[in-house]
Formats: sequence, C-alpha cells, structure tokens
Amino acid sequence: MNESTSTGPSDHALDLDTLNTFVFERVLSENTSTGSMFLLGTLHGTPAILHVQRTLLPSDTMGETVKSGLESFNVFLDNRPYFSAHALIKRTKGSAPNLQLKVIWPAQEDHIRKYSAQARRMFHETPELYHSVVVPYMDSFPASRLEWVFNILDGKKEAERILYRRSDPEDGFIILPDLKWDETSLNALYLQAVVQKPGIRTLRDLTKNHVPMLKEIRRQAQRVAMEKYGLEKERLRMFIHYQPSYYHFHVHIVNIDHDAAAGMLVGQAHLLDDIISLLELSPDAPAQTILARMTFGYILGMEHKLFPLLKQAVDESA
Ligand code: G7M
Repeated sequence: MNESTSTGPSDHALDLDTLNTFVFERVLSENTSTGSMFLLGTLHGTPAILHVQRTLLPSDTMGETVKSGLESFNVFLDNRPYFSAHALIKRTKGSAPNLQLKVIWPAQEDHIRKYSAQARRMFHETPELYHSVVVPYMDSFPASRLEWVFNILDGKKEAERILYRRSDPEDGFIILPDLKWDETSLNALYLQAVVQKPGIRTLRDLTKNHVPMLKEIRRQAQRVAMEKYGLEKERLRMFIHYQPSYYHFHVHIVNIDHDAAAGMLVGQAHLLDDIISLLELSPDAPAQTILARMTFGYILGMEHKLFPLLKQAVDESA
C-alpha cells in the first residue's frame, strides 16, 4: 500500500463519501459461521481494516417480520416436512441497520497481523518465561497502543457510553459496552470493565489487595446488567484474558447466551470468579500469589509479536 499519498482520518470524517474511496486489497480473514470478515484496503489512500458483519436478527420482532415483512420468498428445497427457502426482508422506513461495520483507520502493521488468518500454537508460560520474555515484551509495547484506553478513562472518547464510573486513583474503574457490541441484541451483550490505575498489566500483577476492587467490579457489572438490560447476574460470564491484547487491566462481561467466540475459550479466558478465588487462597506477599507463581497455558497466533520470542525461548531450553 502506498502511504505517501495518504491524507489520513484526521482530515476526513468516516462517512459514506469516505467509504466510496475504499480501495480493496485483500480479505484478511473470514468466519464462516457468522459470515463476517476482515477486509484490508485503503480509505483516502490510508491503510484501513474493515470488519463487516450482518447485524443479529431482533428476536422481539422476528415473528411479525416472517409473517408480513418478507419479499422475494423462494423455496429451493421441498422434502416434506423439511423446507429451505431464501428471502429478503422488506426495507421499511424504520428498518433496523442490517450491517455492522468496525473500522480501524489508519491501520498499523500490528493490526493487519492481528486480524490476518493464521495458525495458532499452545504455549506454557512458566514464571521464568514470564520474567525473561513477556515482561520485556510488555515493556516494549508502544504507549500509543493504550491511547484509546486513556481517552476513555479521561472522558475524551466514548463518554456517552459509560455505564458506571467509580473515580478513585487506587481502585476506580469504568464499565462500558465493548467495541464488539453494537448494543442491539441482548443475547450478544458484551461489556468491559477497565480499571483506572495504570500498572496492573495482566492478571499476573493482581494481588490480594485487589480482591475488594475485583469484587466491586463483579457487583457493579451485575447491577448494571440488571438495571439497564434486565439481565440477571446468573446470566453473565465474566472473564479475563491471558494473554490480553492490551496491557491495562480489564474484565470482559458477556451474556452467557452469546455463542462462545474464540476469546471465551480455555487457552485465553479465565473466569473472574476463579481469579478472585485464587487470590483469596494465595499468601499475602504480592510476589507469592498463585497467579504470580503458576504456569499459564495459552494459545497464540503465529503473527503475534510474542510468538517468535516465546518460541525461541522454549526451543533454546528444550
Ligand atoms: O483481549 P483483550 O482482553 O485485551 O480484549 C480487549 C477488548 O477491548 C476487546 O474485547 C475489544 O473489543 C475491546 N476494545 C478494543 N478497542 C480498541 C476498544 C475501543 O476503542 N472501545 C471499546 N469500548 N472497546 C474496545
């Protein structure tokens, strides 16, 4: 991609005119079960990644839509009692959007690697590997990659989306909808709690002193889910990623009915409840928590920048 002629998003709004400038380069990856995909190209000459996905069908109005809201109904299989058909939903004035787009613009090389289809491998991160490989990697993680987090925490971005804020330099946090959720389908409810204090880079940094804050995150997430969305606490799955994609502590809060996506699988997701329990069972000394001393198994894509570093360290110690 030629970046020399680019003008960049700061000069343009993301609107239909900008989308009209899209120059498609290639499909980075696709999900055949959701029909969603990541496209790479340029907008106004600047690298951009577009995630394109059909919005979920709204279950509260689907009965009516099937009854009287379809056109060009075409039955292509009749093997009674089994039928299959294609149809189009009529567009009406109040039609809900049928496409959800997420755009990264300008897209950096790291974004392109992250969203490219790639083979994955399992690693076992001992405390030794953590200190010799992961800590230096986190130290080298560009501060600019956390800018979006501090923009949210400082109220400069997504301010209207904040569902809860507890301001406190030690144990403050916010709860807001995750980028992944368009706030339409309750089944796909996906919130995120982000702590205010920098320095807890991953769950390995958690100590017993953090237990009250973690329990408060759990309590407030349950309250928000109930009061704002009518979702009982038994219908929430709360978990923490290891490895996460960014090194500022945060918790995923998801409707348990949401189909388990890759980020909810063992090999990356750890239940908040389990983490709290492990901390409670840990000795008081911060360096001695179970989380600091245990070996974590996790899966990394080969394009992840940690991948070659861990692989080399593992190969050398074999
Ligand atoms: O894997 P990890 O635990 O680091 O997950 C990061 C989460 O942050 C993912 O669920 C992303 O969808 C979410 N996320 C990433 N960005 C860039 C944003 C953002 O700009 N706003 C919000 N609300 N969530 C984000």
